[in-house]
Amino acid sequence: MTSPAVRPLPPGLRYLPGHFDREAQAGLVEAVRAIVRDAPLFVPRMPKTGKPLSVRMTNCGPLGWVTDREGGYRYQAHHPATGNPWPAIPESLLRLWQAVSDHAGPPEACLVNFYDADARMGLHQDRDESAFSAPVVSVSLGDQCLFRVGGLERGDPTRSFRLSSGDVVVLGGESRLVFHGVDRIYPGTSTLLKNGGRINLTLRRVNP
Ligand code: MD3
Ligand code: FE
Repeated sequence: MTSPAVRPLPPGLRYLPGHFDREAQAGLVEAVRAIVRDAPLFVPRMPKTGKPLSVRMTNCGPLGWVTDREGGYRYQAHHPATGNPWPAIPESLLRLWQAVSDHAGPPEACLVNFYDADARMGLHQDRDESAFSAPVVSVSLGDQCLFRVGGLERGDPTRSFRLSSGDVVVLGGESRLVFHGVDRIYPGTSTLLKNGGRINLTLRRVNP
């Protein structure tokens, strides 16, 4: 007898649905608003072509992930438009990292991705860090999305699932370098953000 093929989740991927309750989610949104006031959202652009990504971004922490036509993908200590250092990572996210990362050092970068109803993120690997022993810790806020994870090769089979507001995903071990992306946003699936959309926060270690 053959059972229907359900692709296993990559080892090291931990899915913590509803990790943050509504009140904690609202607190995180307030913290993100304060970050955006200090470090405004910017439009990231693909290296060489300058094609804009559909998400808008900002960062907090000692380092932030940026990309533009001339400089390509990189981490840097200052905001690309204001030149200021990034604001600090909120305490609640530092506590989250301590609780779930199983890693000695604190996160060095927290990327803030904002998705409107039409935004998506193509299948990619996170490999601009030189510290793959630390996990990536992701927090979803606002509208649900259809999230896709594959394997270590671009062509490997993928699995899709919905991420909801308050969900946390920890990508460690063998899942740290798997291909992943966001295929679509489901507008109107959350009341957390006044004007809808989705926020994703990813905590990372950049240096070993
Ligand atoms: C990391 N963000 O910013 S986070 C990104 O929902 C990014 O905004 C997505 O991919 C977002 O680079 C996904 C969750 C995630 C899932 C799988 C991963 C991060 C991952 C696998 C390996 C490394
Ligand atoms: Fe990623």
